[in-house]
Amino acid sequence: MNRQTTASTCCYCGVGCGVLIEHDGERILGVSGDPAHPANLGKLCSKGSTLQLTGDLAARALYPELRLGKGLARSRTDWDSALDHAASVFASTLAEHGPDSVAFYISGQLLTEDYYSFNKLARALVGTNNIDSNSRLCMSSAVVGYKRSLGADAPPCSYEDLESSDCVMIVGSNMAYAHPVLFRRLEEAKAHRPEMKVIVIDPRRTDTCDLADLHLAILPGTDVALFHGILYLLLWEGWIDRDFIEAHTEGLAELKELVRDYTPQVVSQLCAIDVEQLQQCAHWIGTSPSFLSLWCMGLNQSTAGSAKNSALINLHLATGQIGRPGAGPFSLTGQPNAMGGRETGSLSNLLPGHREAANAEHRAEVAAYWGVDQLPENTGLPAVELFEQVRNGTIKALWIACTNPAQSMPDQNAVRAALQACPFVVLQEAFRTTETAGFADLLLPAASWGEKEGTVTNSERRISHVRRAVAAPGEARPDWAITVDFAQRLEKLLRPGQPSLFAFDAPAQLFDEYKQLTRGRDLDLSGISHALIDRLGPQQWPFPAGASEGTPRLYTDGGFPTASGRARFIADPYCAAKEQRDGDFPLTLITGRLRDQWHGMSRTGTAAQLFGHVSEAVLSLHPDDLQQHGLQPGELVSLKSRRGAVIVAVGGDDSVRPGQAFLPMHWGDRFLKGGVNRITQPAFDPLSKQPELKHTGVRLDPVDLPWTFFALIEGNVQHHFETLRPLCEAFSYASLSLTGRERPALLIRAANAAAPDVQVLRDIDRCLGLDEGPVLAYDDPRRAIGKRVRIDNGRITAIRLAGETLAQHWLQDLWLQGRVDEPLRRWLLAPLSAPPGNASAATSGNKTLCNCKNVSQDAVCAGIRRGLDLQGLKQTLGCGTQCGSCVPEIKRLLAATAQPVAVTS
Ligand SMILES: Nc1nc2c(c(=O)[nH]1)N[C@H]1C(S)=C(S)[C@@H](COP(=O)(O)OP(=O)(O)OC[C@H]3O[C@@H](n4cnc5c(=O)[nH]c(N)nc54)[C@H](O)[C@@H]3O)O[C@H]1N2
Ligand SMILES: Nc1nc2c(c(=O)[nH]1)N[C@H]1C(S)=C(S)[C@@H](COP(=O)(O)OP(=O)(O)OC[C@H]3O[C@@H](n4cnc5c(=O)[nH]c(N)nc54)[C@H](O)[C@@H]3O)O[C@H]1N2
Ligand code: SF4
Ligand SMILES: [Mo]
Repeated sequence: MNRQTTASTCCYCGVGCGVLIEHDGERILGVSGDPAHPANLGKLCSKGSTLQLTGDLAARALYPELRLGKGLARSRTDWDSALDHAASVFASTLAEHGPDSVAFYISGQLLTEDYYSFNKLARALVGTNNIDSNSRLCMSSAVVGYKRSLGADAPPCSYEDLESSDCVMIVGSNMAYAHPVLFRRLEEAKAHRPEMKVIVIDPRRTDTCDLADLHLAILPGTDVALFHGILYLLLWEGWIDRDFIEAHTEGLAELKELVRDYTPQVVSQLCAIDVEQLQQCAHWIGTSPSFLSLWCMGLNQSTAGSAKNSALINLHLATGQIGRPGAGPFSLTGQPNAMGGRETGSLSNLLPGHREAANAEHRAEVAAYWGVDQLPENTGLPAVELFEQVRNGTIKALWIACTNPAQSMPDQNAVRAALQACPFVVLQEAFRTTETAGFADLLLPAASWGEKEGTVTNSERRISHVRRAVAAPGEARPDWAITVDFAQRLEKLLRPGQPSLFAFDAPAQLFDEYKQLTRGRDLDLSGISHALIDRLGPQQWPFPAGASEGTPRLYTDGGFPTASGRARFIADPYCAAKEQRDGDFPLTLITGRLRDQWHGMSRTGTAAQLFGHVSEAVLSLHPDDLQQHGLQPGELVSLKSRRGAVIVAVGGDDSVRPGQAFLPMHWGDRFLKGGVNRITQPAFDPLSKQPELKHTGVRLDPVDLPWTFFALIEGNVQHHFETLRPLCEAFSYASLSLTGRERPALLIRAANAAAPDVQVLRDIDRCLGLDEGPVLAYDDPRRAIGKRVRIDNGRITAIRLAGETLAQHWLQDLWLQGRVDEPLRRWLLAPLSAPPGNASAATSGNKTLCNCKNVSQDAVCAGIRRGLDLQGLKQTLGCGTQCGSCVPEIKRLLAATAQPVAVTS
């Protein structure tokens, strides 16, 4: 076997780590961190280091599929037929209804070259600004924040600033989970310089708080009040940089007027924090030699997202903490190429090269460069409104690429109605398993990570070359190639006989054309090419033609790209969130990320190992709230908002405050019937149009679902998922997940008011292989109880318990152990929560803390009881020695066990 290594980048978060892909030209065999990449210097987190385990071929889209009429099934077709058909539908829709009757909804996980081809397609050829991306759900408030306050959409900092800062404030970001390698860098910095202050502002006590000297658990949505309250104290104490303000800013007088009302007493009440905490926070910000802020979705995903961003940047302008090492407002980007999307103009209101679609001069510049008469003037639609227009029939053809809106958009009932109603939905996807795939009339298989080439820009403006290691499976093609091929066919219909706008054969050509649109602009990257990155390594823009190196830090001379050259203080008042909790919906639901899962889990959800840390969907509630609702952990409730309800199991978790609840964003309808975003609200920020995905008013209604169901089937997990998930529609509650490390299995827990039709169980049994062969069975039809266990060669390979599921946990353990002792067999189908004579409780609830070294929480706790400290645990168990993602949690367990009794007031 010819083992080779290809340097590329990780396809997950905006840290943009370099990876070395080990492969044999056909299959990816392993992944390690690239020591030469400046973002990660060889490190990877639990997601990056398991990339080779993900992306089960059985889940991939392998060939184009076309549906010839609503209600019919899709069938396989070839690329020519698929793209000709798409071009003819688009051309006829455009002819009949005009350019704004079609739309493109794309993604921050596309490469810059993919992005550019889509932009040119939409704006130059189709003639619409209806091109938006999932960055609308993610970064658009940061875009507005930077532009309003500083004049351009450019994070001014570098990762090195994390290491050199004296005071780091992490706001609305759970870096420990969402940007783990940067968090590792911060951990190391703080270990070297313990005097560095770390402040975390998050309603929840997350793993990120492990590093905090101060955690402000503010009430959700009150950040603007907090920032104004901090500014009040900075002004009052004179902790401001008058020279900087004088020389480089404008608008402080108006802001001063506003913040007069944000006294410590008022703010501490609005945010529900102590005045002392507020003062401590302002003191550190105001007196530290350097101050850096890092933020993410806790600020952006809000109806006040733009105001939150600017109110935070105000603090940097007031203290002159920008343009210097260790200082600055540093927005962490979510997706690997959300930055590239912003650069290439992939939000409906933008144009390539940080231009505005609403600016006639900008339109004329781009039109001239592209060689078209004009670009569209009509305002394009941002994501939420775009789907509204699909639903009301204004948009008749929708092209979706590299995103899964039927999982990730808020208010799913409305989004799904839109997808259902749309006459023609095209989906360019790497995995055919997603929620959105079910709505596609045309499914186009896309090459994915490791199989495609291009560039991405990470959070610190650094452009890396994403390289292809292996061939894409089946007939899948790279996104740019699909888009360009479609565009070429469409232009033959729309502008016959004219020279092609899409004469591209390789991603490097797209990059070279695109980069000239940045020339002379704030992000000028005209000096970068694929070849240059290969020679010099990943580079930070601006990097103008002729430059020999990139730019680590912006605004070092105090000049800003605004009309006056000055940065602007923004005086937005604090507005309470649109949907506060109230009498009818007394809890605030917060959504966010898990350590080892990625978004809708099309990729991470194929690796059983990644379910080790959190195995199933659980709604976290403060133990007091659990008690108040009379709920036990594991019990089911109906989680209800104004838009819909989802049935989910609850769990006690004192990292959320009373009155709040937390549900991970990952559980879409595939994994949890209904899915989390059936609950969330479509309300959005007035400027950034970013929806409020973080908070929803909810209530918990009791459910009466006495008929329970449990199934486990080993092997072929994707196939079993595909056949069994539709059958779970028969149940009110259904949660699916994977389990097992070396021998993956699909796990289903479900519940219903009464037994479903017997045919459903028969169908399920057929899928589980429990309808024949070496199967132990027990049936009590009178009580609607039926159980089956399949034993092949002395090992359990499938389990189905219906109507009574007491034995589910120990049976799962028995399956995991891979043996069934003869005396145990007679008990397998008994209504027992533990096998007789076996005192030890089931361990299947035991989570894997360390995914790299497969170390369970129980093993860590046992080690702690033996007196081991962090070093000892690392040495004896190996946990935390590889990617380090589990270290904050281990430290928390150590801290918890240090106190013999947990005292609660
Ligand atoms: N493991 C993992 N990592 C990821 C991703 C993933 O899916 N999985 N996705 C990537 C993407 S696209 C993104 S955008 C980033 C997101 O990265 P983050 O934004 O860090 O992650 P979230 O968990 O969505 O939200 C962060 C925190 O905001 C807090 N929060 C909620 N409301 C408020 C509020 O009103 N104020 C404040 N101050 N905080 C609040 C939540 O409690 C949560 O802990 O992660 C990236 N990295
Ligand atoms: N409740 C709630 N909802 C949220 C959030 C939240 O915090 N709470 N966060 C929001 C945020 S910040 C984001 S960024 C979104 C993310 O939401 P989505 O964009 O829907 O997330 P993904 O599941 O990553 O979708 C990417 C899709 O692209 C596919 N894919 C992977 N590689 C390729 C490729 O190379 N080409 C193509 N064509 N397809 C590929 C994957 O299989 C996957 O289905 O979710 C948003 N939704
Ligand atoms: S931090 Fe983890 S997920 Fe993010 S780029 Fe690095 S390895 Fe990938
Ligand atoms: Mo995101």
